[in-house]
Amino acid sequence: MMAITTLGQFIIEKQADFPYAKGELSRLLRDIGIAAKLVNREVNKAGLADILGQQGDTNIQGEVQQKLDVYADMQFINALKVGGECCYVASEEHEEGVDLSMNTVSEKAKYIVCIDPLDGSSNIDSNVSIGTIFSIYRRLYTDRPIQQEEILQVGRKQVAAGYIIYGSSTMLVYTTGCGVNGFTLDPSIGEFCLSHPEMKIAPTGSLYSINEGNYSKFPQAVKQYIKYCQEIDPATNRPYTSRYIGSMVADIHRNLIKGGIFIYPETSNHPNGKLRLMYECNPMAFIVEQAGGKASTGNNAILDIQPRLLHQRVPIVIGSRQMVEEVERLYLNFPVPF
Ligand code: P6P
Repeated sequence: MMAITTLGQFIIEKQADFPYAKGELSRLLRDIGIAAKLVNREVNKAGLADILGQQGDTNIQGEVQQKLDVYADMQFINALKVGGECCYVASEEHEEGVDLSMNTVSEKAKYIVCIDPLDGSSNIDSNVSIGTIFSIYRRLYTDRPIQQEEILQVGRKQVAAGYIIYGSSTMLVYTTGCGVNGFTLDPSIGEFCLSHPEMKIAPTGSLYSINEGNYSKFPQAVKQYIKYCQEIDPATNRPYTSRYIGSMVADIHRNLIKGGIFIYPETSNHPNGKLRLMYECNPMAFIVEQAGGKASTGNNAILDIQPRLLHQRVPIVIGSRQMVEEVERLYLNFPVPF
């Protein structure tokens, strides 16, 4: 009988990896885990309660907010506020960030959290897996109010990142820069239990995830790569299999488990792509790189991009290292995208 390691036990055990840690990051990760359990409870009964259907409001993306979006946002922000380790939250659901610095218990909350509380929410009504994505930075100053440069830090400065996938089971996957570990929620005890220790993504795979409906608007390099995926070549296990869920967390989680590549590129009508740098691409890039994979715009590493705007969009090519490098070679060969 394998011993159960809960998320809380694991965080405390791993805290020993950080000799100067005083437990603040550990408490912050636990706060996120608590909110995830509350959101999971509502996601699992979305079809039952009157929680389905559109709140009617629209968020900064101009997307109609589903009630679950609003609920998830409230739960994570409240957990971070009560937990007292976070001084500022940048959320997909808020045009401006949420400054918690006046509300925190510890007078100097050291961390900043960027979060997509419920990614893929357009899939809620069709019962497709959705997720939460979070990214954690340390403050640069403690002697002044939060500064813009502390919020818009480059992805390599993340101290932790993770996601929760509300799927056939609910999992929390995170990294603090010492590898990637996955925890599955055991509803019978209400605990996230270590189920996927030291996750690694295969160096190559045979799954490619992209919305081919946008084919006509893709850059030449991406069109060439799709053709490459569909060529017959048993030696390289082609043609690959196309798998696209339309929920970033679900598509990338599957590729993390099975090997593969997810691409949301720039298009002729959306030159920066669709996905957000601060709370979608940076955290997923940190996780996938820590698992041995790669994350790029096709030309540059996601984690090296200097953010300019809170809700900035970037193109993303992420997954098995060799597959991402194949796409990067094509971007070099076809430098003029359209
Ligand atoms: P499209 C969901 O709305 C989302 O933000 C991501 O989770 C997902 O990868 C992407 O958009 C899907 O976009 O244009 O293919 O529907």
